[in-house]
Amino acid sequence: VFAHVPPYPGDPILSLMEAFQQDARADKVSLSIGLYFDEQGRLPVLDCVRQAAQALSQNAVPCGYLPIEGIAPYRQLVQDLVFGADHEAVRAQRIATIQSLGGSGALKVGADFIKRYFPDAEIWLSDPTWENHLAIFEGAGLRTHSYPYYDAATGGLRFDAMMDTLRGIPSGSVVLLHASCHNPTGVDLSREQWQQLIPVIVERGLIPFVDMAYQGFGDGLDEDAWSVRALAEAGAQAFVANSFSKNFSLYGERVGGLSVVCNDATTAANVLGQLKATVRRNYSSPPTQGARLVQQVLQSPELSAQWAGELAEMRGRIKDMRARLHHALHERFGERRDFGFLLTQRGMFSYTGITEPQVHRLRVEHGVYLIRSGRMCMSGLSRANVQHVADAIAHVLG
Ligand code: PLP
Ligand code: TYF
Repeated sequence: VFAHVPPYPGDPILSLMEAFQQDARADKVSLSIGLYFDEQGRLPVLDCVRQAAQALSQNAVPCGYLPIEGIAPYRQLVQDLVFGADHEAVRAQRIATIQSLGGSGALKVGADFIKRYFPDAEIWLSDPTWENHLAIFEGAGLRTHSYPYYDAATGGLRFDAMMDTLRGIPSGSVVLLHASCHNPTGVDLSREQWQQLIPVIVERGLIPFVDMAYQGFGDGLDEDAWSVRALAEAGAQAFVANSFSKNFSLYGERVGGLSVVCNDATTAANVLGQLKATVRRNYSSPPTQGARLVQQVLQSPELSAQWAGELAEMRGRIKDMRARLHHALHERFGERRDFGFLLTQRGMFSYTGITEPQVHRLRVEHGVYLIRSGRMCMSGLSRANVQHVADAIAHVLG
């Protein structure tokens, strides 16, 4: 019966993680999977989350089904965090927000909703983008295209080419944008560039789908959401997927949100209803614990402040690692090769320009794991291993 079912080759990033775990070398370094690791190479348990969990455990509540759309106060807290509590669109109640299974679940529900209500819409993704974007949107039956984004020559953005493409695609097209901390390149639009892009989106009737998986890892919680807020303010009708996997270090809880910015509250209510219908025929209702933890933190001024502090520490550590790696590479290469992109790219990732054969040599000869594309996850670096990584890179780049 199942003879025609082919073996699954595995997710390349997760497979690499397994290979890393099998590697017996003491000085191995994982710079592949996009998780935040602390200076000791561990996934942190945030103290605010620990306190939230303690508070919840003292007050055990039954684990019934949540509403299809998730916990109401949690959904409001998500809106406040993503858009800002004082944002006109929040006050006007013209945003429909549901609790989602991480950022991935938000993308999937958004994709299914688009397929049903905009059956002819096609989606445009940055070149390159997170590989699962392609899988999720194609899996939902949408045609995908790419717009120019990363400039390999400079380690920056092909902004003019991106704008030219977006000026030429059909009105009603969906455009996937990364709010900040672009995965996989680390290259973001500047505010000035967003200010040029947003009117094009609004005037041409494009539908932005903003993926915000790293809020707080670039410049700050509000700063990283600036693009989302500016889009909503400019009157764009937009999808926004946000994730708490990274910024709460709650990967396995699968907690996030999907928000749809509409023109008015009546439309938002209808959209919310159809998002519920989309969830209902998908997984029926979301899980409880992750959202309860996040709610517990965000509804408390003390725990929220603590969270912001812990997030600032993670962000600061990543920036410090960028600076240390840049410094160590500069010492090795001098003016022969410019690694300035490490300092201008933001968030968890950098596209290093290291080629696939060089990535292979880094792994085999030095136990330094990058993914095939040359993407490096900066949070795998630490004060203890950054010199080893720089030496390894110097060795394979020659
Ligand atoms: N979007 C981007 C750009 C990501 O990098 C990730 C995860 O790494 C996600 C979405 C999905 O995050 P989650 O684990 O919350 O599903
Ligand atoms: O880009 C990354 O590394 C993260 C982690 O199926 C990840 O997105 C990788 C694969 C996957 C889920 C998450």
